[in-house]
Amino acid sequence: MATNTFPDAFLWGTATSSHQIEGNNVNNDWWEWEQEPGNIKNGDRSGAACDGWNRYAADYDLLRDLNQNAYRFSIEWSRVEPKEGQFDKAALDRYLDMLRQLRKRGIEPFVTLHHFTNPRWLAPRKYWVDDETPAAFERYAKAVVDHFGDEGPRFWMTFNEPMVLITMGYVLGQWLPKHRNFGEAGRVFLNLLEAHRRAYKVIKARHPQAQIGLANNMSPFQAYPGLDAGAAGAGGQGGAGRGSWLNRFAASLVNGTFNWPFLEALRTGRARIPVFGVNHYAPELKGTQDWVGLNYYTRGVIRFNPLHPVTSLVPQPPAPGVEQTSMGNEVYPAGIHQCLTELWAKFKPLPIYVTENGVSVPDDKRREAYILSHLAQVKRAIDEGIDIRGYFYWTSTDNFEWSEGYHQRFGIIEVDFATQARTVRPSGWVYGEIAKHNRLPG
Ligand code: GCO
Repeated sequence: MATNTFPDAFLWGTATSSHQIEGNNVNNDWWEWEQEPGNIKNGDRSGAACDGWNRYAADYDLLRDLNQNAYRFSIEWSRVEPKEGQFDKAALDRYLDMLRQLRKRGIEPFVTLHHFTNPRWLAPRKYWVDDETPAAFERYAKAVVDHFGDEGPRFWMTFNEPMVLITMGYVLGQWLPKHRNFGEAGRVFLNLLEAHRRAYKVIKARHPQAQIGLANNMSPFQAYPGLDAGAAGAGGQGGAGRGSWLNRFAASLVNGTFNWPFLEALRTGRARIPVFGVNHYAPELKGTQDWVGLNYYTRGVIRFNPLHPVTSLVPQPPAPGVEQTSMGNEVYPAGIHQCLTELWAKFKPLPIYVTENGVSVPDDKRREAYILSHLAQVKRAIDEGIDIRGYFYWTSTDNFEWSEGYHQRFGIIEVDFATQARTVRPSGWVYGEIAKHNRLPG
């Protein structure tokens, strides 16, 4: 019988990334990019961020107060290796201390090796376009693994949202390096996969028990307008997504391009993205994933415009009357259930962790509702037999939201950036109670 209780040992956490919280990551590509006017909304810069580099222990105290038993954070490559081949022992020590401080509080660390930012010394090599970059990443991963020694985390992610990195940088050209070049996108795809494989081997060689995955962003993509308009209010962005054949074709193209290629390559060894002209068989990629990480925020409704073939593959804004977030996304809880179901169908028996799910909204009541409605869908998937072992809300403290700057507020902990004061929001206490009792209210 279905109850509100989650499986034993379910992990309740929040997720963060180095550049978004630490502050003063002066040696990475984003830092430089932020200095150029026009790249970040309102001229914001990451600056001191939430000063996570210095305040982590106090922040972990808050997470303990919220009954968290897991926490996802990333290691900043440009801190560990600020100059090519020169590793900063003090930085590595601090990351090791983060692991210790978390464990002391009964919080299981999930560590990401790469969350969007790159050391600036990779610029002359065009970052991930260069075929030498995977070897550089392997050397960095090895430095981290060696430094942590026996204290290394059990759970690792090599990359965060590799397809978002490619899309923003090389397809839409909105982030560094601001290129629109499918040939480069294809190279980056293959190099990220190769870097993943190398890091996987390095970690496993030292820690055979380690559990390694990556955080894969997914949205169900559906065709505009969709027939069952009633399901989601005005505008016809209903659930089934049975728009014109052209929109259906475009939606399936977007789905095949953005949701699956990384995960499929790690399962089958086939690295394939037809629109980038990539179809490569690398059997050594096979099996280099121990669990599946899902980042879920919203769905995407696709309306193809032959006059603007690339940009029309970007999802439509939500229809009027549909609840939307400050990021302009539709609130669509059923989508997380759909993603979990599709992931399980393809990758079972690998367990799934929801490595990110969250919302930026002006009214914290709506954050609470978002958390509850999405967790109810996660629970439904568990009840249907899907092996889901943890959920990470994005994010703990408000932080630097990339090109959106500081006005987006995702945190269950409010940050006053003038004073660095933290205040747990009511939604945070609600999430803390869920974690404490391992069950949804009601
Ligand atoms: C991403 C990242 C996070 C974001 C979060 C909110 O998805 O882009 O993993 O760094 O801050 O998703 O947009």
